[in-house]
Amino acid sequence: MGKIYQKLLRVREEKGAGFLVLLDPDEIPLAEIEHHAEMAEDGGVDGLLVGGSLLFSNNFDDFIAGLKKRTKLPVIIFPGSSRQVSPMADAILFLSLISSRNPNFIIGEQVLAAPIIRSMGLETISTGYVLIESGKITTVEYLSDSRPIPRDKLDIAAAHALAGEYLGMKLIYLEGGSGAKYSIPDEMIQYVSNLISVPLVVGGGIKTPEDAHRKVKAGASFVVIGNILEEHKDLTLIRDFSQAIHTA
Ligand code: 1GP
Repeated sequence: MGKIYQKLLRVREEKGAGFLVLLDPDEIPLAEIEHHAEMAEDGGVDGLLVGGSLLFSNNFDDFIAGLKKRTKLPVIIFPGSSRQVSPMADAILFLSLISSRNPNFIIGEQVLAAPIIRSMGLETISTGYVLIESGKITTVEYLSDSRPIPRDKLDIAAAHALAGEYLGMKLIYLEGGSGAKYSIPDEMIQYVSNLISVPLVVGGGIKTPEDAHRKVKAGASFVVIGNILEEHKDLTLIRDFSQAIHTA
């Protein structure tokens, strides 16, 4: 078992749930990256995810190196495509978009990335990525050309999560999409988390500590927050999220 995956499991065991912050290289200038790393560490974040569905900037390595310079938190790539790889990171979520029927995002990008990842010696964390309808067409939905699972179809979401676990995936990620209008329904989290035994990651459209708290109460093992922290850049808000997630 990889070191970073073990670390994530320890966080879940010791704190009940983990707080992951998504940093998008397109949204944060390189000059500010060290400041973000420090805030995350001071704010009680458990790990940093780096990536985005699209990438305009060409500073992926420098971005991750900047984070690593300032923090001991695990820096994990959350790739939008096979081009988002870097030897600077601690690990990569090796995602398969299992709710899609578009083979490119189920296995195509993975085949392109695998040999490079091997040569970089990056730890891979196999992740079943499940896209849920969230009130608007998100970038990930559009770019992956895949239909999200309807919000009220708990059984469909659960069947995908189980299939991911049976295929050997180490995490299941219920994703509303970055900037989602609505976060993943609590009932869906509850239904899915009761059926699977691997950790459940939940993200997309979570805008308040209260909502994050509800996700953990419902059964999320990790909560991912992106947009709202990028908008506010506020240490107090990070601390509030941390407390809400760690004391559920
Ligand atoms: C997106 O789940 C993450 O992949 C985070 O979403 O930016 O909406 O917080 P937000």
